[in-house]
Amino acid sequence: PVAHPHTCTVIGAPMTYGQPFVGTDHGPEILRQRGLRSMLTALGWRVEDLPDLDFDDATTHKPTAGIGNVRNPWLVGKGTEKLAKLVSDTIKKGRFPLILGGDHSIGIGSLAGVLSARPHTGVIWVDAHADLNTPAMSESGNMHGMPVGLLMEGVAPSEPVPGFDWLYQTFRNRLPPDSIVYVGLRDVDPAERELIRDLGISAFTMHEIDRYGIGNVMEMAIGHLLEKDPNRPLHLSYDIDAVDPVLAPATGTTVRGGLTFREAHFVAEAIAQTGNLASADIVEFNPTLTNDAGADETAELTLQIITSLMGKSII
Ligand code: HAR
Ligand code: MN
Ligand code: MN
Ligand code: MN
Repeated sequence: PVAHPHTCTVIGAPMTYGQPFVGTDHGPEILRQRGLRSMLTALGWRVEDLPDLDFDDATTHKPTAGIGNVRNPWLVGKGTEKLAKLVSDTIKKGRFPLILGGDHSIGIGSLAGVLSARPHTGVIWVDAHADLNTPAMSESGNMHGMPVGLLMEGVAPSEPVPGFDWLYQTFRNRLPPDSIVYVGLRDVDPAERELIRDLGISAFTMHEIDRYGIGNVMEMAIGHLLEKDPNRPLHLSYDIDAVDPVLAPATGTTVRGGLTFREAHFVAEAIAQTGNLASADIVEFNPTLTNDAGADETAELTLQIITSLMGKSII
């Protein structure tokens, strides 16, 4: 296993510009209010809690409108550049970055930062969606559907999207297609499906979870990433919309037929047990898209999933 850090740096990434709704910017503050810090401390972590990243300053000096088929590329670009630098610096200091979204476009910054500090990282993408679009492929233009596409070797555009020069200068490492596994997919665009097939990307959709059970799926998923190097660091990107919307209604793009309560936790527990988890983001919680009870329930579930992935075991 990776020499595991004892300090966790909590990075609030209150991004909204990767999708059409306000509200995802409340994620970090709500998780902190609900006791994230003391839950991490109780698990034995030293916690460094940084102020949330400021994603709004870019609005003053850059064009904010869509460019071509992409919505808010400058805002997402400048914001994720900040995140990439912070994630990379945090890892180089020997700390575990725990990144709280925010919409999933922050994955562009997390992945870029992780790959810069540790190019050989394996990635587990827990999501209803593949987030494998590029601007040329995307039907919506929303950048929360593009983090994997913009960082994957052989998929990423050869020219920078406006606002993303940094991704072609200091943060040029890309993720090989065999270095990611998907868990929980159930809403994949036709062009994404084609790429997953053509590149042979490892994908455990809800169908495989039904067929093999979550225990076998996680064994296969982790086995795929660690087969050549059991000491390889892992990054987890957990989109809360992977969980069934009955349990996690407070998110922007719900899809029926998701992970059950125990499956949602088992995924996090299984990854924690490898001892290789070195960084994580948890994204797409949006308390404004449902009633108070639904927002409370989703916040609590998100917090519990974080404690599972940060090492809480049942006994
Ligand atoms: N594939 C669709 C698109 O690119 C939907 C993207 C999804 N929403 C998310 N990301 N929450 O996981 O627009
Ligand atoms: Mn230790
Ligand atoms: Mn996502
Ligand atoms: Mn999703």
